[in-house]
Amino acid sequence: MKLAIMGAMPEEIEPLLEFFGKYETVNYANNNYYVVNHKGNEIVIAYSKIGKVNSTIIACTMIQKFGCEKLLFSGVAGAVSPDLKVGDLVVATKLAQHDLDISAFGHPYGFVPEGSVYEEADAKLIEIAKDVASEKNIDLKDGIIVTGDQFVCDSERKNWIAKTFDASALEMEGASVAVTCNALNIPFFILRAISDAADMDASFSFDEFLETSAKISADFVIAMVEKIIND
Ligand code: 4EH
Repeated sequence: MKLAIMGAMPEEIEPLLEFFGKYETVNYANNNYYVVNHKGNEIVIAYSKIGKVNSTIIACTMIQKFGCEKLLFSGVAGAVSPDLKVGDLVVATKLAQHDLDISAFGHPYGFVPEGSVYEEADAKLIEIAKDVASEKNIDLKDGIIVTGDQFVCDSERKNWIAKTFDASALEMEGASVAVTCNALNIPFFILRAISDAADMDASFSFDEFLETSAKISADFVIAMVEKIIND
């Protein structure tokens, strides 16, 4: 089995590289890919750099060049739902692009012709995550995660996103990875640990909790790997 695990920022994959220990570095298309052999399985780990375009390139490369058959994303997110606190884990049931807007032509936000507002994540991988959570007694939330090319640090924008997309959390890469994987028929899973509340304090909260929240997410993905490769 060939498995892709990606993040957007170095901090989001560092705990993974530390856990797997030994890897080969491959540079391709202006990005590093860290290839691990884990019990006869190949795991390709990379951070994409921030945003929808970068994350699309890396997801696509992991699938098309490296031959990855499943893709997991691990990282941090801003909370939209008031039920989510810093450090909480949320898995995406489906994802949308909150900054995709051709509403001038009567289309819903997040929609373009021949696309759909929401991209569904793989049900089997979500089920595996729920099994891991219950075995380890971890409170794993699920919900809609939305993506846009902006760091949201404004309650008004956050509230608009909440009501327009019924979102639980927001970030800058998940939906583009989702579009890529669904187009290529690759099961994917997007996990995020909350780093901030996407409000006026977001940048401070983000700086303070990036590392700890990124590790919470990465540790959970590591716990999922055994179950996925034995599946
Ligand atoms: O990859 C980007 C990072 C912020 S930008 C998206 N990630 C973190 C998730 C995220 C997020 N996205 C949008 C966490 N909180 C978010 C929020 N809005 N409020 C960044 C941060 N630090 C340095 C450089 N870029």
